[in-house]
Amino acid sequence: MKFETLCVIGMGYIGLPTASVFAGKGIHVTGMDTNGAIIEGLRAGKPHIFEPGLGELLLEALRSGHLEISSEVVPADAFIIAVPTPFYDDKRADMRAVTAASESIVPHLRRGNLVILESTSPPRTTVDLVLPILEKSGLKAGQDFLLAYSPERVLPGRILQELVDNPRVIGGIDAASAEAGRDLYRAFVQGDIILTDATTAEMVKLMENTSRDINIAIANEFSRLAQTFDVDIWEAIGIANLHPRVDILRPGVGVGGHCISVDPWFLVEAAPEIARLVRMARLVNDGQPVFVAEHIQAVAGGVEGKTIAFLGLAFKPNVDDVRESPAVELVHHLQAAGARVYAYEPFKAQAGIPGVNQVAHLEEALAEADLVVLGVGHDRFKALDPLVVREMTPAALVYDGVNAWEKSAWEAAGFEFFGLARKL
Ligand code: SAJ
Repeated sequence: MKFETLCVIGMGYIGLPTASVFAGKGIHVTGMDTNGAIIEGLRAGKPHIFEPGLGELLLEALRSGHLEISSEVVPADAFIIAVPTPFYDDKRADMRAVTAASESIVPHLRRGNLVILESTSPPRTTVDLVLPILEKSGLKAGQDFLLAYSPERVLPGRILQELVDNPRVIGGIDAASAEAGRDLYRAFVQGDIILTDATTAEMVKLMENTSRDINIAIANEFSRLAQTFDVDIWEAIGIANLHPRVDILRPGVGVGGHCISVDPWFLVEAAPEIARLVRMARLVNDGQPVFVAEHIQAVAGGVEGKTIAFLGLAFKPNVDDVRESPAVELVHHLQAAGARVYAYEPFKAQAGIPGVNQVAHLEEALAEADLVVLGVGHDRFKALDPLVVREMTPAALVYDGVNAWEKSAWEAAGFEFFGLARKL
């Protein structure tokens, strides 16, 4: 099948790069979003998210005329739904955006169209939620239009590269839908394209992120055990990973972002009696910010009334995304324990996070600090020279939550140094 026009619904972390890459391949793409500020910024060539290479790609796509940004869904040969699927307070999937996006396609759906859902979703969403909505058009799935699920699997920070290079899974409601999906994504995907059914593709995506969550949970649990036995977890993991069949991930201040900390709950919701390990891993990872906060209080002799320079608010290194960030959780716990926290996030100087006192410069965070806490291992924090920091702060103590700093260098600069599961 040949696709000349495409409408991508949702200009977020996935929709925007995907739309831009398709446009770069000469397909006429309409990128649709409901947020006026985002539309305005994108039309001016300014992405609202930080992702290496995205700004240039967007500008080129707009300049070439292959990408248009719109507040409305428009008729097209194919539609891609790339809207967020967060969860409610009780961890049930919030499918309102997927529902609304599907409904917005209905008036424009034509015979022969292909619709792809990319949003991470609970098993059976494509066939049980999206399909019946699209059929309100009077057209029949499989007969009049094609429908598939194709999960995004790209790593924030490497999105443009992984979009092209990663293998792509396409699960059709029937073979023709999967094959049409392959024809569409072939425009830019250089990795293998694997065809399957829609529900399998949904499961694949959830299994990938859940297995990563469980692997990080065991690393975090090991960090707690190591601390109990006064073992340096980093040394222990380094040695264990020399084993040819062991690959323990990195413990840290917790697991965040809009994928790994969310998606496993979709399996728990769908089958709570079965997904017990999945649930337990989520609870371990969600408990990590509290564990780290308590450790900081223990080594600092309490934080009540103390001033903390907190470095990093993003959910992981070298990205600007502060959604579901364990570093932010950690700030809240330290504040609840009575600390005055000045948080500095170089990738988003003003994230506007409720209850977080964010400063725009490192100097401001450090100026009156009693202790310095590293919450995210951004490269620019790793590169900090302890001797330079020494000149910028009266702080006596440094706490590294992510094993980014060399203990001896900070001690040589006159700081008392502590870290997560590092030997005292
Ligand atoms: N983390 C650790 N220790 C580690 C690795 C990660 O604590 O050893 C933490 C990070 O700091 C972060 C969280 O886990 O808070 C998640 O980070 P991540 O880099 O593991 O994953 P994401 O959320 O950026 O992207 C994941 C990827 N999935 C897998 O690697 C299986 C990506 O390929 C998916 O496309 C993405 O989720 C998604 O959108 O679903």
